[in-house]
Amino acid sequence: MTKKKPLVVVTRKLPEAIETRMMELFDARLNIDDVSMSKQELIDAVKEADVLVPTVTDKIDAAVLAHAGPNLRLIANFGTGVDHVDLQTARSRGITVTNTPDVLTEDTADMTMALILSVSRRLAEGERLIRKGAWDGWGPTLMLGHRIWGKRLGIVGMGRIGRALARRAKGFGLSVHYHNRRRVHPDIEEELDATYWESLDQMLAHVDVISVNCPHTPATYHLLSARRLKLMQPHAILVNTARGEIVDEPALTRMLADGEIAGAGLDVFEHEPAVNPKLLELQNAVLLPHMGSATIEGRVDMGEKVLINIKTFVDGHTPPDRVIEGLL
Ligand code: 8YV
Repeated sequence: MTKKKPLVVVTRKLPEAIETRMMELFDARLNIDDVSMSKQELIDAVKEADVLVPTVTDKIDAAVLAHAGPNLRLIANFGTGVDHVDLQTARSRGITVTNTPDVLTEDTADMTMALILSVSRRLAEGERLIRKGAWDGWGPTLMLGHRIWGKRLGIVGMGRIGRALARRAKGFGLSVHYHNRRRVHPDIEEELDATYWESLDQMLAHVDVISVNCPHTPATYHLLSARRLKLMQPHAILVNTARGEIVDEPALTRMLADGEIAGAGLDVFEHEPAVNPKLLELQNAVLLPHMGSATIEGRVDMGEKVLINIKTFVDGHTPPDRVIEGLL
């Protein structure tokens, strides 16, 4: 007798190759139209599924998990950040959670570097000028930005993405500074030429560029609070490709408008997809729709990780990317 395939509910449309494999391996319920699932639809999904494959757009909170049926044993997240999943509740209900680390590191670091350059060199403003038909020729004082070579970069969170950013930043002549819960191994510090700041406050006051690269956890919510943002120098810029919740967005917006911080490059927002309307009016903010890891290669790699995590789990083994709360 053939064993029944596990029911895997996938909440969003994934790359075709991944969906094809998902259907071959499992009893996959896909979301062909890619319309985000409502809370009720998520509740219905967890009642029935053996495995749920959510993304950052699905809030898998205690209220949703309260309806989890006895079959739901695995949440195989498509993405690295798992702040949209209530890990404690999942654990207390015996549900394993996996994610997709490593495969989006380089793409996200590229996007971070792109934002640092865009804000410093006013790329988006220049583009807007041309598109509005307002460019009437080269001028010695036109669109002057700031050189990044020789400046100081402060990385908040020296995990995989922070390190990948540090490697790039070195090539652009930035000196690398970082703050992390734990100091990284001296060999890594040496490789990256990175200076550790135990005090985030002090690092904020000493660097020219701040990049947020830590996960969003209860401990990092509004880590960059209004008080901390005020420690930044007025010529400094802030880039966030991690999670909007780590920065106090209203405070940042006010300070950008008042010239207390020179610029910001934001790929993530506190209440996605809503963006603070005041941010939209600011020339010194470069705003992107959460596309840090949005490459075709990256999405396929993420999908493959999801498949491996599910297959390993349903075969009775520990999946390679099991999320362990304390290690986030
Ligand atoms: C993903 C991300 O696109 O993986 C993450 O944590 O922030 C994004 O790059 C998204 O999470 C997919 O669910």
